[in-house]
Amino acid sequence: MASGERLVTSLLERGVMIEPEALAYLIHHPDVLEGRDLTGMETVTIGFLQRLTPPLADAGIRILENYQERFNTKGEVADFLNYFNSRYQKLAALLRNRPDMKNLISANKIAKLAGREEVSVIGLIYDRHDTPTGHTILNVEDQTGIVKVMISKNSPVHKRTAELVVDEAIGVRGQAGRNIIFAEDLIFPDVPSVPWSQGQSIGVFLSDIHVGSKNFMEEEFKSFISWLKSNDDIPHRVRYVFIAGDLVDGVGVYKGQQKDLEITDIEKQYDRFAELLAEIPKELKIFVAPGNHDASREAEPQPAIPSQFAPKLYELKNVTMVSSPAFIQVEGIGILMYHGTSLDSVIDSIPSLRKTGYYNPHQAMIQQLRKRHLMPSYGEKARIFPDPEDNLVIGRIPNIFHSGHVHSIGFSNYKGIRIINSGTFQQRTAFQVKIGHHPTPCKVPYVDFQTGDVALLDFSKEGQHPLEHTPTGGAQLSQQLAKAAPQISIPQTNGGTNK
Ligand code: D5M
Ligand code: FE
Ligand code: ZN
Repeated sequence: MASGERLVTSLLERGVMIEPEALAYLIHHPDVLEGRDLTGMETVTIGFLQRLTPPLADAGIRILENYQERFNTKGEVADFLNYFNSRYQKLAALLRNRPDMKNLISANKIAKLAGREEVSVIGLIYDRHDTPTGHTILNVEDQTGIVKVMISKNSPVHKRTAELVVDEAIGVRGQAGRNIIFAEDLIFPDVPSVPWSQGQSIGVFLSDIHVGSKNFMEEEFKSFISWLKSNDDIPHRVRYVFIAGDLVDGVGVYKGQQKDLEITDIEKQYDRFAELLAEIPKELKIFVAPGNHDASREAEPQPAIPSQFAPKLYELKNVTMVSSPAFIQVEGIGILMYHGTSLDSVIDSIPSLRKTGYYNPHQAMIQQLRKRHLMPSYGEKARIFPDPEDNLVIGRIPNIFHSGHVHSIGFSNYKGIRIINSGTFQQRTAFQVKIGHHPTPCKVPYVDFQTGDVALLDFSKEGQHPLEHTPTGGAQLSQQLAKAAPQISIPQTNGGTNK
């Protein structure tokens, strides 16, 4: 085609090469390069051209779930009853249709049964304990009452009791005795297998930037932004940046924080953060959710950071402020983004996670998917806002589940869902020294939406990027990271909600 030849000639005259795919693309989109300054560019790649074509990206972006503060509940007992009722109803609806739930009945009917009958119940775990002989007893509550469930230590399902936590919804199938069920099966709501939904671009995942902290690694963060701007294939294909909270260090988040702050005014912290984001090419869409250090409500779900604290952030046209959790869809790929404040309590409440859970945050995230809930137990470490609807239930199934908070990267591929914990850009803090935690700062995961591959970049001074590339969607990467993680047990802190 003559116009193609003309394009190539004009590019070559400017000393720029062009990939064959890029040429084919240019023939169909002849306007993309109009008025573009190609100074310093060696080769025009297909990724570069795709990023310059905004309609593709815009058409594919949907914010499917974005929590807003609607109810002004006072946190009275009745509010929590309503909240847990909603949790029960949402999760019971998922469990009810499962083929394993034979002869489903309500808790108050168990006592009336004549003999040994096979039944199923669905309920929230009210409490649990182990008998001196090693059996496990649960009290499971539905809307009609509480039923005792006994899981014999000799039962093949007994090993599943290691995953059980208070307040979560489960299905139980077994033999009914008098007001007790001898469990033969324990059923988690769980997620179905999810096929990868093919997109075109690359998404980059960040969290826990902690701007304003003396420990914020600004130089390394800037080197990440330079990479985004560089003329390489991978950064050219990046069109989305997801940031899952703890954007700034905040003010008054924990006792004695003042001495750890470089910037002591929260608005100035957000100004600085906005200045850094303004450096990211405008063609990229950036999604920003709050974390427990941000100027959003502490109780979860957290609404988006209000504009009065971060006016400069709201001025950036390519930034979308969302809640935590939020569900975003780009190019047909569903992303569940949640800061991860509850990971402390998930790790604390499951014995197998207690020791090394902070270095394997993806394992705690798998538990959230199995329980279909972002904060299965209501505890002291994090708080739930008692809305009439439980918005922490994982209703919609994502392709990517993204969290942060623990400051350690972690990856997994659970039933096709890419699990990503994106680490931090904050150097180890005095608090983390005290609890023996070694963060993994400056490592940035990305997902190739075309293939579903997860890869990791390293922007630490000693690091090189790209660090690893795993076609397995993260599983292999996790194993390598688990091996590299320092095997240190973390003493449990029990004080307060944060530090
Ligand atoms: O969380 C930074 C790190 O500190 C992260 O690894 C979690 C850990 N952390 C924070 N709060 C607690 C509590 N209450 N118990 C145990 N570990 C905790 P950040 O949210 O950035 O302060
Ligand atoms: Fe953090
Ligand atoms: Zn956090």
